[in-house]
Amino acid sequence: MAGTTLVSACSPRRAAHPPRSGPAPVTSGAPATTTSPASASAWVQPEVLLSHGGVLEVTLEAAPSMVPWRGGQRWALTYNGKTPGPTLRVRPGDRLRVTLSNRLDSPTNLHVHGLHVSPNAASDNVFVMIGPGEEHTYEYLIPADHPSGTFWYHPHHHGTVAEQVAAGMAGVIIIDDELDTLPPIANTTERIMVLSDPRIGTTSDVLRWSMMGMMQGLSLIHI
Ligand SMILES: [Cu+2]
Repeated sequence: MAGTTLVSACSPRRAAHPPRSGPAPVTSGAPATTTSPASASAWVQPEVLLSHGGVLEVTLEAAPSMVPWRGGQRWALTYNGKTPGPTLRVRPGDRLRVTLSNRLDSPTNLHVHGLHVSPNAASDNVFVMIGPGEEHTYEYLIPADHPSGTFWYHPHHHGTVAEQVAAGMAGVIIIDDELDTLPPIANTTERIMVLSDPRIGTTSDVLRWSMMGMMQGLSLIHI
């Protein structure tokens, strides 16, 4: 997609799941960590939410918000007031339940990009439409043989996808597996990078794209 690209890279200590036989994480659906920035001005990690006991339940509120931008702020469309939204960290066999609350003035929905889950009913059904002021609960059953990896979530309502994703609505999904609990990997620090190219401004005017802008790729088609 234009506008946002996801990259996940490893380096020391990560907010990942412990070995299946190890101690349970202390949080469930709550921030596991908000990693300190590498430097005060340069690097802030998205909030990480870990599954616990095979379940991760989260609420995502889609809403406009002012977000940090250099020394000031810029206008964005956000999940829980931030862009990117929280990182959702689950394991094969887990149940991921996401209640999406729409505080935008346009319809939205949610797509879990790359996950091998059902596209039907309350799962990854991109035909669901959540109107302004409405909410919907998705439930994704992660198959027990799901490959580990880095995936992402974003809106997928036809007609509003482009502006919502470009304005900031995206977040990372990580599926851990037993490989992630091996010491050489578990003892590394992980950095999650969400690269995006938003228009910068202090009002929703950033969504007003000119015909020339659209010709230059500001209208997203392939998500
Ligand atoms: Cu996608």
